[in-house]
Order: sequence, then structure tokens, then C-alpha cells
Amino acid sequence: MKVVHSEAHRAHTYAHEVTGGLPTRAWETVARAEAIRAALEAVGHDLRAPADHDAAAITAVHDPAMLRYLETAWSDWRANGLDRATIVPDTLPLAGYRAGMGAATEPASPCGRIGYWCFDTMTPIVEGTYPAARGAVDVALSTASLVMDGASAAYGLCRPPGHHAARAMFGGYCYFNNAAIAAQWLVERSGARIGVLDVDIHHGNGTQQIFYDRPDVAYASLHADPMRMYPYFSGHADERGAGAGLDATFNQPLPAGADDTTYLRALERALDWLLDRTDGPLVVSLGLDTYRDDPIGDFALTTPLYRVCGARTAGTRRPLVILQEGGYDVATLGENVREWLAGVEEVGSVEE
Ligand code: SP5
Ligand code: ZN
Repeated sequence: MKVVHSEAHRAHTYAHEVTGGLPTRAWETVARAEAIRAALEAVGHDLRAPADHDAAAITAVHDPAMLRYLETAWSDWRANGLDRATIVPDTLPLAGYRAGMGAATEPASPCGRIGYWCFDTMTPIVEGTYPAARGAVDVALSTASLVMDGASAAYGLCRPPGHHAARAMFGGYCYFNNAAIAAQWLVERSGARIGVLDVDIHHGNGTQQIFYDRPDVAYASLHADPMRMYPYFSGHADERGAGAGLDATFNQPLPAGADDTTYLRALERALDWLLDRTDGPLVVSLGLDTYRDDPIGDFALTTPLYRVCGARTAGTRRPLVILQEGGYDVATLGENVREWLAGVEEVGSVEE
């Protein structure tokens, strides 16, 4: 299979994220993407670098002011004499802050700006973050191009991931929403109704928010019930879209300990639902944090199931734009991605 990956992610590196107010080890690491790349190279996948893309594809789904923020955050921080390895917010504009008073405006202070755009404390900005995030978007768009040019499936090794980034907010290790940017790009070029299948263990709040009121991109997600897991505030079964987008969002929150059988049944429901509502390519937000040993997940999936999941997804016979999201057990991450892609290839009609 054609695989797109970029070296730019390597400069997006930091030792700690902040959880519960304390510095804790960073889960979203350089080693994750390197493990995937090595595992795919070892079995002969066809790796290539992405093409550069300009910002128009980003501002098609994100607030241009958020792009400007991410582009300037580091230099602004340094220009203000703030000397630290990473930027993390400490003051956040919750809905209640300005309830009944109109929206907040972006402050001038670097400490205020990060809280205005970033919704959690585990998505640090370092010097290499912006180039890495742009590189991940390039990976997603180059992967989508391969599919528009006729590939039945292609895989983009996006890092940082994207599905928690909303139109005007980032977080959850995500800066730009790679999958949403690819889906929007596919809508514009194919004129088809596009599906997004999100199998990361965390609800893709950003992708859902971006397309919530739109009928032309259908979003289906299987994830840990937000009552118990990050991102906590979205992903309930009664969130089904709004306005013209009503019934174009499908959430299946799953219990702790969800096993292969439970999961596969939910996946099949999501695929049937997507087939009914779309007629073009599927974008897959591929998270492997559903794996039994994932350090931040609580599902019980096994490596052989990933091959079955890839095969069932390819069984839709829709072109697949497969983009990397989460997955934090570095020891098994490469083989779990490899197995998912092997399942896709097993169904056939994937050239080379
Ligand atoms: C793309 C993606 O998967 N983002 C996920 C962000 C989730 N961050 C929550 C991390 C919480 C870590 N808690 C540690 C629990 C140890 N058992
Ligand atoms: Zn995740």
C-alpha cells in the first residue's frame, strides 16, 4: 500500500504533559510514529514524503485566527521574554465565564492566548510543533490525493494526530484536524458525500464539531463512553447532528473492557450506517489506543482483531483514506497498524 509520512514530526517533542495539575510523562511521542514507520517499511509498504500544501485547505475547516495563533505562538512567547521549553495554558475561558455577555475576544498576552485556543493542558507547544502540525496536514492531503488519483486505499502516518482539534480550538495532542481537512478536500474535489469512520478510543470531538450541521460529511465514531473518559464533554449516543446535518453524526459509546466481539459488532453498525449515507471515499481516523495494553485506554482488543477491522472496512469497497490518530503502546503500535492495513489488502483490489 502507498504510505505517506513526513520527517517534520521529529521536532515536535517534549518530555511532559500536564494531567491533574502535575507534569506527567508524555504519551504522544516521536517514538510512536517511528515505530509505525519501521513496522510498515519492514513489510515492504511503499513509503513516500508528502507534497507541501498551502494554508487554504486548513482554513476551509479551521478559524484563520487559530492558524495564525499556531503559526506565531512560539515566536510570540519568546518575543515576550518568556523562556520555557513548552507552552501550556493555565486560564481557560469556560462557557460560564462570559455567559450572557457575548463571546470572549483573543487577548494580547501570550499566557492568555494559549488559553483562548487550547482546551486542555496536555497539548504543549514547542518550537517544532507548528512545522510538525503542517507536515501532518500535508501527509493527510497527499494521502487523499493518492485516493483521488485512483488508489483503492492509502495510509497517512499523521503525527501529531488531529481528531480533537475543532474549528476554533485545539487540544488532545491535536493541533490541526488532519482527517477533517482531508474530508473537506475530498468533498470539494469529488462532489460526493464523504464518510469519516473514527475508531480511536477517544471521541473525535473536533471532527464531529466541524461537520455537525452538515449533510455532506457523515461522521461515525466508536469510543469509550465520555462519562468515564477523555474528552468527557462529547460523544454521547444522543448527539446526532443538527440542522441540515441531523442524522449525519453517529456515536457509539462503549463500556470499559469492551472486547473483540462487542467491538466488531459496533464497527459493523458504523460501516452499515456510513454506507447508507455516503457515496464517496471513507476517511478512517485510525487510533490503536483501543488495544488491550494501551496505557491510557481501557478496551480489551487483540492484535488479530485489527486485521479483521481493516478487512471489514475495506469490505465496503469504498476508497479508503486511512489516517493515523492515537495509540500509545509503542511496543505493539507498529504491528497493530500493520495488521489493520494487512486486513485492507487481504480484501484485494489494492494495487501493488
Ligand atoms: C489523539 C488522542 O488519542 N488523544 C488523546 C488525548 C487523551 N489524553 C488523556 C491522557 C490522560 C492520561 N491519563 C493516564 C491514565 C493512566 N492510567
Ligand atoms: Zn485517542
